[in-house]
Amino acid sequence: MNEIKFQERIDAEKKIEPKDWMPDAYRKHLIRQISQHAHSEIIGMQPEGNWITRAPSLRAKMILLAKVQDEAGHGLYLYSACETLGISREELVQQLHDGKAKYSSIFNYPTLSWADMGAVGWLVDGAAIVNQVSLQRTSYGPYSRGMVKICKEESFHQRQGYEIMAEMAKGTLEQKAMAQDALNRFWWPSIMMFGPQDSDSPRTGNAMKWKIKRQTNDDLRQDFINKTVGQAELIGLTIPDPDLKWNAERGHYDFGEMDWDEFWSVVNGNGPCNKQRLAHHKKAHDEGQWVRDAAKAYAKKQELVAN
Ligand code: BYC
Repeated sequence: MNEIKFQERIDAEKKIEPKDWMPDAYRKHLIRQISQHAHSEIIGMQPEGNWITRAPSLRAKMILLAKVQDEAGHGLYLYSACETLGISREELVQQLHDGKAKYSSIFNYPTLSWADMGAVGWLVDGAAIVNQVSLQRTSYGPYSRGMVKICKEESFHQRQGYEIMAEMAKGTLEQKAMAQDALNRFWWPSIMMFGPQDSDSPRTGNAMKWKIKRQTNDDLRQDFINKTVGQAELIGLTIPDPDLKWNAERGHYDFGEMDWDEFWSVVNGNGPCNKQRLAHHKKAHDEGQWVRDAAKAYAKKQELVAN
């Protein structure tokens, strides 16, 4: 009975809130997805943090610093949204460290040049926006509201990246080559961010039924490609896909086959930077233990004073 009423609420486009009854499988699905999303924001600070000390101007440094701080904020909103489902922050971080919780495959690729800051902002944040605009209408209230705020900031991030690419593309021949090289390396990993093809995506069925996802992986990927091709053309860069072609009949761009072996290898922990990213997170977490201890001791002291 509960299950029927729950599905009726979802079908009527009503949000599910933390204290509402929900099937255990819905709760678990959300914990998995929201925590993966939160971990992505936090681990995603690493490839960009790599360039803060080497930004080419004070302006570029300030903007990158602000962007990386935003990602930390996004992680915190998402951990909070996830905690409303009855799991603690400590457990979530432990699952990440034990390899039980994933984070986006894209952050396991290295950022080798300043142009990569452009590619990450333009393509990675661009892909994230397409996904997250859709998630603004997700059925779980705290996740949906978190997405609204996050999307506003992601739009600024996408423009920050596109500006870097546009500037480099109209710079010297070497600068344009750096921008093209960054696009070559980040294009395929960026479109892999949307996950496996629908036919290979075990989670999509429930996610669509419960309106956690509002569009499938393939639909979102296609939207992103349609939006991005013109942006590349405008700044004179070439998307590294010989099969990319406008299909007037479908009203979409056709595109080439992704390397799914590479995708699963990265998802399963064997990408170029998986070990490095996790080791860095563990080290920073351990080094921050005294801050968490001090905050807890202070809260306890305040409680004693209040009583
Ligand atoms: N990477 O059945 P599927 C950002 C896993 S960060 C890793 O399609 P689902 C930013 C998937 O988890 C924004 N794993 O699953 C930050 C599942 O494994 P489990 C990141 C992936 O959940 C800093 C299995 O493959 N955005 O913006 O229906 C700087 C089967 O997949 C990936 C989000 O996290 C992947 N790419 O769909 C710059 C969005 N793809 O869990 C920018 C929120 C699939 O069963 N997440 N897997 O063991 C989602 O929308 C969905 O979870 C996904 C996957 C589309 C990612």
